Amino acid sequence: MRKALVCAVAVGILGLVSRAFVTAQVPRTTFLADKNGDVNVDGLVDMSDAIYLLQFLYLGGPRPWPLHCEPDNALANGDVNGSLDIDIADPVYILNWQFSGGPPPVEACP
Ligand SMILES: [Ca+2]
Ligand SMILES: [Ca+2]
Repeated sequence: MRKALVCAVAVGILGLVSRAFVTAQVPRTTFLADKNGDVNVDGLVDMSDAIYLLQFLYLGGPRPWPLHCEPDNALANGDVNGSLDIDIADPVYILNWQFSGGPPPVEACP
């Protein structure tokens, strides 16, 4: 009897926790990037953004988060070389900027 009561309480707590987790998830459109290339919206443009772009391009990862000025600007977040497309050249561009003194990401928001 006592084990059944403990199990019922545990199941109830798990149900409440999982329901709270589901309702606490923020809609994807909530986050906007301030800088072109900050595709994971952590406030920095770094190697993690290059990896994020590679996952997006080749492993079915999520799309880059939009810039705060999208869709009014011509460049999408992640198009760091300003080619009007996101491709392998963009994560390479970020890595070149971070580690080899290449040019910084093109400013996308006026
Ligand atoms: Ca970032
Ligand atoms: Ca590009």
